[in-house]
Amino acid sequence: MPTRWNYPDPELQDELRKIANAIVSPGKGILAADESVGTMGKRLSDIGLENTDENRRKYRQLLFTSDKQLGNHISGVILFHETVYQKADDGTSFIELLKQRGIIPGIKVDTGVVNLLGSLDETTTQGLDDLGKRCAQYKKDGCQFAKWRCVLKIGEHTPSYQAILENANVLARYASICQANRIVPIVEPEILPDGDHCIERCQKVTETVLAFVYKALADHNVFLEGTLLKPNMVTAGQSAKTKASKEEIAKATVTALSRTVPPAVPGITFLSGGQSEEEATQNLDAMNRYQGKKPWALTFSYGRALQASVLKAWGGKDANVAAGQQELMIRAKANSEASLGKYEAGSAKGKAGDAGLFVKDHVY
Ligand code: 5MM
Repeated sequence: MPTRWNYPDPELQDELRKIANAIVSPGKGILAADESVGTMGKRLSDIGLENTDENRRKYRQLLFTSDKQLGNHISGVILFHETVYQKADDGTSFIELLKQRGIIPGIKVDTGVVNLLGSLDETTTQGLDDLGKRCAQYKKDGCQFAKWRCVLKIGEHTPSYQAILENANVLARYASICQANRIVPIVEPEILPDGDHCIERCQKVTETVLAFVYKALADHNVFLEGTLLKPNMVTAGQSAKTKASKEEIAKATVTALSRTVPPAVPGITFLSGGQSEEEATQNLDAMNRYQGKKPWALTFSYGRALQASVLKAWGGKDANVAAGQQELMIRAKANSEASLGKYEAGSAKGKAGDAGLFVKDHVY
């Protein structure tokens, strides 16, 4: 087996390492605001709004014109393509608004999932063809990191070898293209919470998937210090009879990660996966309190669990913009505390309360 390789030159290594470390600096995490047009449409329709360019722009404007204190808790925001080029009412670009708050702009670069022929409805993620060109442009336009999500399902016969191998390879290829373009890749192999499986099954599947992912990243000479991982937490399936406690989730998740994620990786930024806002915060807090080997930062990259209360409070009304921004601040601060293991359970009350945000059979 050939073992000749070239890591990026020292200057590029430094640049990537600095970006990745800044994203996971103590007490900070990511706001995933990269909903594609279709997903954003579902969020808007929940509050009775039409899925227009202007309504999507207004909502993102609400997020990015929040008080500058937001930058104390949020280090990065993942954007969707159109948002990179949108502006606030006063003409300031969204990228500039984020920079003014000390927040690093990031970009979702995958273009969605497609079925794998012959599989049990399993998928791979697309978008590699022109990725180099797009990354070069996004970097010029101010994005410093990227995200690509792969989706795996737990069933009696899934995830299959085909899906695990293919998704690991596509994530590795994506990561290497990002790094070649001075962009830090966030590697997201999401194992969906759909199903009635027990937490032990989820742990084993997570370990297997991550082992494949890190083998592929090694095969593709990806510079791990300049990457971040965005995994699911290890939980029982959404329809399982027995739910796990936050302490059990913390133990199973940290154990799975410690068996598979090299210490060279600076940080792990969890997705919330349909957990309620409060659950996602408490589970992150429990992981940071858990006494085990944790050589990486453990923080958040939440979409739904940071935005459910914001959307509810806003309701599409100009008069409620400040109320929406206040909800964002409450949740961002709560998750910031959780990333340090210092969140007092139940202390951050949001408009969405404890409502689960899981959508069964959600099509990505
Ligand atoms: C915010 O939602 C992101 C975009 O979703 P679509 O591709 O379906 O439009 C999504 O990638 C998100 O960043 C992750 O799934 C994590 O979000 P959650 O809500 O699970 O924390």
